[in-house]
Amino acid sequence: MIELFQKANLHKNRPAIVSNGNAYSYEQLLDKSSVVAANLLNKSSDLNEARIAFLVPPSFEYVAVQWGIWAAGGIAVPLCVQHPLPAMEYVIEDSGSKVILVHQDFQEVLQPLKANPDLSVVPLKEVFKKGSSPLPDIGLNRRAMMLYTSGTTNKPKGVVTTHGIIQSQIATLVEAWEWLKEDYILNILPLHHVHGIINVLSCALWTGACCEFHTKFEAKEVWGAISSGRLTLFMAVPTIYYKLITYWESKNSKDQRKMSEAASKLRLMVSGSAALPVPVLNKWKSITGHTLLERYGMTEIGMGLSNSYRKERRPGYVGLPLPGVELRLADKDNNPVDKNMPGEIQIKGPCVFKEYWQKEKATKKAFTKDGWFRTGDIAMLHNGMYKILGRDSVDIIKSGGYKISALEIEDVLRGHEDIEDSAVIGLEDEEWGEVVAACLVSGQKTMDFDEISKWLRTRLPAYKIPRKYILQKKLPRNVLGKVTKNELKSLF
Ligand code: MCA
Ligand code: AMP
Repeated sequence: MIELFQKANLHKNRPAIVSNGNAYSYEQLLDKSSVVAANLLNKSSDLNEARIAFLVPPSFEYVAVQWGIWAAGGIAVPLCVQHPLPAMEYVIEDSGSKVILVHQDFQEVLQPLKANPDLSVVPLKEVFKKGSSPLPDIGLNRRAMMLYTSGTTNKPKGVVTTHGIIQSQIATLVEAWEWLKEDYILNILPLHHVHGIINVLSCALWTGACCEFHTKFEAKEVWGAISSGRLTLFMAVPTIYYKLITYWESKNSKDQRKMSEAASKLRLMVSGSAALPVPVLNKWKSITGHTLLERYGMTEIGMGLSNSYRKERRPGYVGLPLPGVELRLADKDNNPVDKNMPGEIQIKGPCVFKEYWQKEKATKKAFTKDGWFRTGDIAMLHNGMYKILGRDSVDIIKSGGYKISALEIEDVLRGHEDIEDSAVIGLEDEEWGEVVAACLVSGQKTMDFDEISKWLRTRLPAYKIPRKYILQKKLPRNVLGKVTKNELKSLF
């Protein structure tokens, strides 16, 4: 049996999930996921790694579906509830998912897919119908999940992890951050990325703790949960801490005191997915007394580095490799750099993903000849701790904790009838880390940028829409014809 389920069996009567105001025990979760598995199996003995896509907001139902797919031997492919249809179609097609489980609130979005005879779009109520079935034995090497992440190629790639990899990603965090069954965590993160799925949800369920879902981040609701005293842990991206600070600042001093006192009682608050600006760390400390624990991760590796739970948390640094993670800094030729010199973070260990789905070449390119995964992030070891210095590609943007490929947006922009060429960059921003900005080349003398954004919104999720535009006669290029993106930044 999958170890996560074995562990859940030890906590049957404890609350596992709180969603939509209801609490669900581990027993209810195990029962519901067995029902989902039986309905998916539909009398067969094993899904044999069939990809099952699902469009379900963060909730008890989401977890029952994810566990049901795993129990039946399928690969879970979570779709992003904020994506417009073309972005979801890409994931469905690329992953080769033939079955898409859909929550009732999203049935309309997927309506056009029903015309496709190769796909079956199944409402959740169909897989929640009574049913039971013997379940297959699932080995650690079986593929379990596929998460889509952007890279230096224009289209997102499916990052495949096995049950063994997922277990190791969870176990290292449970150990490092000392998760307990008495813990209670709030999840306000999207559930198509590692941060929400592994660090928050799966770590909680591995230990018998409770995970409460809010379907969407709202600063007021998060402060409400913190103020209730029921949380012991909180994890978020830097943008969320920025927004929580802004909300706290909008309150009167009496309310601020109460909020601060409640927040100081949590046992741990973690930040990650993007660089935590030191001013945000300092402000959060002055409000709550917490030095945020900053860690570093990536969809392909889970978490790699972390500041210490018990010892030093150094502002502006990401700490040391987590248990089981092997890390080195390497130069462009993949040779380890000299002590205290900057280099690319390269990782080995049981937490590293298996492959990019059906992209053998890209998978091969992502590893060195001797098996190190190349993250593309540049860091240095300074006074015994790692500090992230940046990335080796200007084509990757991090905004609100989301990784965004500039090339993907450029590609979509070029599909607009009035746009001849485009270059997309990330501009530094206090709140979002970076904001997406686009330089357009057009035969038109002027352009309605709001109109362009509206057009893009039918093709890309909100976080990939440029917030700043400029119109140019041509793009700045070097002698080789490559767009000089650093020069472009100065034009904004
Ligand atoms: C939304 N808006 C933005 C952006 N996103 N503006 C600029 N830049 C952005 N990136 C605008 C919207 O268009 C809208 O404006 C307004 O902000 C509110 O939009 P909404 O969607 O409601 O935003 P939000 O809910 O406030 O979103 C902020 C957020 C979200 C909660 C920080 O971005 C988020 O959930 N980020 C977390 C992503 C994550 O989990 N990443 C982990 C992947 P208007 O109304 O004018 O249109 S990385 C990972 O997993 C690795 C392994 C790791 O290390 O963790
Ligand atoms: P993703 O591919 O969405 O999983 O994003 C992973 C990327 O987020 C990493 O390659 C880093 O560039 C960035 N990242 C994650 N955590 C941190 C951090 N603490 N500081 C700086 N960058 C981070």
